[in-house]
Amino acid sequence: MAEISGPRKIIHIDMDAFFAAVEQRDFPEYRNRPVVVGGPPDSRGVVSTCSYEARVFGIRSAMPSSQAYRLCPHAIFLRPRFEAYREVSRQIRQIMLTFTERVEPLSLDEAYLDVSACQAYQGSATLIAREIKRRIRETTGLSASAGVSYNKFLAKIASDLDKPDGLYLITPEQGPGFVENLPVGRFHGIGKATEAKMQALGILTGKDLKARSLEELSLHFGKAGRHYHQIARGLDERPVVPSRPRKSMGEESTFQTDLDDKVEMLARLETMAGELLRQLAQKRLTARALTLKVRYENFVLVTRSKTLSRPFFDLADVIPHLAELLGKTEAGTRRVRLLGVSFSALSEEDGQPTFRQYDLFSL
Ligand code: TTP
Ligand code: MG
Repeated sequence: MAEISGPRKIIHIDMDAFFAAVEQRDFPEYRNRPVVVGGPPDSRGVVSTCSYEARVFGIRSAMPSSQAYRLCPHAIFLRPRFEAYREVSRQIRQIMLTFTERVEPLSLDEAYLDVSACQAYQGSATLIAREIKRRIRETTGLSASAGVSYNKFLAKIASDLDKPDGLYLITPEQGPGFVENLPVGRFHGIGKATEAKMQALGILTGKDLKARSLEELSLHFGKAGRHYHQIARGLDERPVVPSRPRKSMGEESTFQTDLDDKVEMLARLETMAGELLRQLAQKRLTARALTLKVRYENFVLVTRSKTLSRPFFDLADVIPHLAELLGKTEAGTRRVRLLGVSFSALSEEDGQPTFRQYDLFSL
């Protein structure tokens, strides 16, 4: 890809009241009502998140559920349904990937995009962000907020400024002034402890932070000092790092005593393959290739692989291949100290390889 000169175009997308919004979408009777997702109010659990209707009562993420109950006894308390949230997370990821491959997810509901090289909408990051929001609503029925700026730090701040259903742009001209006026506690990456430490040093706002030298900040905050020195000036060079789809997943174990019985070895391999199949199902992936790893008692390592024309379905499908691959080693003749299984040629359940090439203009 050609290098782009000039400021980068970074978008930060963050879903609004994410878990609670999914619950309100799926259960219309919860709409317009205070909804708290997390541990039950009579447990030691905490609030994962709550609807905007519940925030009016002062309920917040990470607060004990018992406290949330005291603040709003008539709120609807729900246990999280992660599978539903993961599904939405996949949908929004797919939407973002139609604009650029440079998508860095931060959590299920949040991601950075670098759209510097994206030519849709004449390269207008604001229009791209608006279109992403529109498609998210169309596909998932949920609202997202977007922040647009020239680096990750400011894009993240921007996405919070117009929530919910927001779209906020911080231009290169506005960036430094923006940071000056911000309390340091609002800076992403400055947690409660650092905020308190800064306050003790008399650093309350971005302006205070900017007034301190790199030496002083490094002295107090070590390596992070440089980052603080930069962000105080509205600068942040951190690249958007796309998440690499996994190429394989594996399990292995070293035994306390070396194995010499092939039946025992197959039983161990079966357990590992079962665990991998469970992980695949959870990630909605399928696998078509299998690798067996064997380390003999003399530490020599051998691998044997096999690729099938269609994905494995279940353990019964995998076991004959494992037995076949094991038969191609000297296991049993030689004692074995480690066995491992890995699956590769992974695809999403819809049959698409995980290394998909996304067409920037495919929609
Ligand atoms: P956030 O994006 O921080 O919060 P949110 O989407 O619920 O609300 P906002 O409109 O302010 O963005 O987190 C996303 C999800 O992550 C949230 O819906 C639930 C989960 N979460 C927790 O489980 N525990 C937490 O402490 C936080 C902050 C979030
Ligand atoms: Mg959110």
